[in-house]
Amino acid sequence: MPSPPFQMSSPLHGTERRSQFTYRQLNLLASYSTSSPLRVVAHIDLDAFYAQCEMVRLGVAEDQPLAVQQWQGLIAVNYPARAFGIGRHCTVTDAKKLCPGLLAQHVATWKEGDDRWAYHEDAASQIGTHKVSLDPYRLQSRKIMTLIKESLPPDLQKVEKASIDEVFLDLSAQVHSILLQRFPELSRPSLADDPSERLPPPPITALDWQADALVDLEDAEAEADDPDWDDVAILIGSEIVRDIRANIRRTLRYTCSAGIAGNKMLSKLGSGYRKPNQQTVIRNRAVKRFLSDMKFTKIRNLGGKLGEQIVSAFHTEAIEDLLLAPVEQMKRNLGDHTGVWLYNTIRGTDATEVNSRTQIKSMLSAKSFRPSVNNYEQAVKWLRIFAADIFSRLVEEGVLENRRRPKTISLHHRHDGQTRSRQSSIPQGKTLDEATLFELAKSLLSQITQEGRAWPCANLSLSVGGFEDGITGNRGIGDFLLKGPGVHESGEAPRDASVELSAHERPEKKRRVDNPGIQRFFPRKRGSSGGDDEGNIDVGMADTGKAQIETRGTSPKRTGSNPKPMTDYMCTRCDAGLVDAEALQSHLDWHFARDLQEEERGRQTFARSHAGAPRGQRFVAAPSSSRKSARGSASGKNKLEQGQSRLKFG
Ligand code: TTP
Ligand code: CA
Ligand code: CA
Repeated sequence: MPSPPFQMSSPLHGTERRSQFTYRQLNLLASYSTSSPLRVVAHIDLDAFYAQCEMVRLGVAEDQPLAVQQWQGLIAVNYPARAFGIGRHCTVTDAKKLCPGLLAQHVATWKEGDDRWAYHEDAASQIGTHKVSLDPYRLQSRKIMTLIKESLPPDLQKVEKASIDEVFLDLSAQVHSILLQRFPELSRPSLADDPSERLPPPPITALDWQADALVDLEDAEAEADDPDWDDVAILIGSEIVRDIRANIRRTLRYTCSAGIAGNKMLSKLGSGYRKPNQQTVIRNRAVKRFLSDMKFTKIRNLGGKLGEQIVSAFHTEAIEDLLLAPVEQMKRNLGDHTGVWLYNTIRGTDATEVNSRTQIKSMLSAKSFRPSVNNYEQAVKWLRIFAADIFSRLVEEGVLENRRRPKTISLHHRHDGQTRSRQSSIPQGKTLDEATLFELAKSLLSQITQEGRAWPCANLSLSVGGFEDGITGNRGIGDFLLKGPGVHESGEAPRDASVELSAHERPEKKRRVDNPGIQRFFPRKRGSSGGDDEGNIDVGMADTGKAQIETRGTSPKRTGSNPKPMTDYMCTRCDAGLVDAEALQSHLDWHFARDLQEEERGRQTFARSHAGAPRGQRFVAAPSSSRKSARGSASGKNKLEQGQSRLKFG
C-alpha cells in the first residue's frame, strides 16, 4: 500500500471553520455535473506516440534516439532524439546529421497489389508504389484505451478518446465515491439537512503530491491556506491517473504525460506542461497563476485564426494583458458568443463535458500518386488495398457482428486538376465483406472512367460513411452528398434553438447534441504536419519535404470567430482543426460536397444526372483553372472560386 496521501490534523469539533463547498456541490460530483466546483478531469497524452510504438515493437533501448519516418520526412521523434534538436520539421537527412546514431524507422506500408500492410525496408523510396498504413499505431492506441478503461471502475468511468494518442477522463464520480469512503463525515447524516450547508473542512493539513508537477500559486499565502475539498478531490484524481500511467507503463511499456484539473481545457494544457512521463496538477487555486504566465495562443482553439484575430484586436498575446479587457470589449471585437467564451476561457472556465461516445463517423483510405497512375488496372490495384484497409478497420468497428455498418461508399478521382466523385449506397441485408467493398469501388471507378478522360490520375480516395449505429442525428458525409445543395450554408454548425446553452458551452455541445456530423468543422489546434492522419490519408512528400495531400475544393465560409475545440489535426485549407484523422477525412469530404454545391449554384452546370450511375449520384468538379485563394479565410469571403480544386494539408 502506498503511504497515505494525507496528513491528518486533529478533528476540529466545535470550531467555526467550514469548507467553502456545500453538500449540494459535493453531490453534483457524482453525476459528472460540469457545474460542480469539485469536478476532476484528466487528460492523458502518450509521449512521442508513434516513436514509442516503434521502440516497443523493435525492443530498442529507452535512450536510443528514434524517429518515425514517412518517405523523407519525420512524423514522430522520441525524446532522446529531441535532445539532439531533431523535430518533426526535419528531413531524415538533416536529422541524421544532427544525430548520426538516430534510428529512423519508416512507417508500415501497403505495397501496390498486396493484400496486407508490412514494414518494408525500402519503403522510403517507394512513394510511387506504397501507401502508408497507420494500423500498427491504431492497434496500440486501442490497447492503451482498453487498459485505461480496465483500470477504472466500470460503473464510474467516463472516457473520451480525443485522438489516436490521447484521452480525457472525467474522474468526478470515482473521486466522489472515494471521498465518501475515506471521509465518512462527508455523507450527510440526514436528507432533511440543508443541501446548501457547507461541508465540514477536510481533516487534513498537508497533501502529498508525490512526483506530480504542481503548478505554483500566486503567493506563498495561498499555499499556506488549508486545503479544501477541491484540493483533496484533485489529489485523489491525481492518484488515479498515476496508477493508470503506471499500469500502461508496466503492461504495455509506454510512457505518457497527464494533466489533472477542474476541466478539459486546463487538463489538456496540463498534460503538455511537463513532458515526457510526468503529470501536472492544476489546482483551482493555481489556475490564475498558471494561465497568466501563458500566451493565450497556447490555449486550445486559440492557436489559429481566432488567435490571430484576438492578437490584432488587443495587441497582445499575453493572457495577463487580456485579463484586463472587459467582457464588453471582447463582445464588441469578437461578437457576443465568442467574446463571452474568450472572457471565460482565459479565466480557466470550461464547462464542456467529457464525451464518452467515441464513434467513428467515416473512414477513408487514399493515395496521392507521384508519379500518376496511368490506367484502370493500376488504379484497381490500389482500390484493392483501399478496400482491404477500410475493411480491416470496419471489422474493428464491429461490422461482422453488425454492430455498426456504413451506408455509403464514395470514390474520388483526380485527373488533370479535376476531381470526379461517385457515391453509392452499400447494399444492406447481408454482412458486409471486403470483396463487396472492392466490387463497389471498382464499379464507381468504372463509372468515372466511362465519363471521359481519366488518366493520368493523381489521387484516388475511397471512403465509407453514414454509419448506422442507432444514434439519431448521426449524419455522416453520405447524407451531405445525398441531400445535395442547400443543406448547410456555411462551415459553422447550425444553432439548434431548442438547446439552450451557455456561451462557452456551445462549441462542444454542438458537437454532441446539435449535429454530430458537423462537429468536425470547428477549427482546432494548429500543428499537424499532415502525415498524422489516423485514417490512412497518404501524404505525398514533395521534394521540399513538406507533406502535401492533393485533393479538391475550396473553403467553407467561416466567421473565423467561433471558439473551437482542440485538435492536432488541421485542415490547412480552411484552418479548421479536427478531433482526429477520421474527422479530418470527413471534413475533406465535406469540403468536396460543399464545393459541388457551390459549383452548382454558381454555374448551374453541375451534373446531377443519374445516367450511368444507377446506384448512386454523380458529381463532377470543374477543372482547376483558378486556384488562387484555395486556403480559407476567417472572414468567410472565400467563396468557391470556380474550378478551385486543390486542397493542401500543410
Ligand atoms: P502528438 O501527440 O502531437 O505528438 P507526439 O505524441 O509525437 O509527441 P508528444 O510527446 O509531444 O505528445 O501526436 C501523436 C502522434 O500523431 C505522433 O506520434 C505522430 C502523429 N502526428 C503526425 O503524424 N503528424 C503531426 O503533425 C502530428 C502533430 C502528429
Ligand atoms: Ca502525444
Ligand atoms: Ca496528442
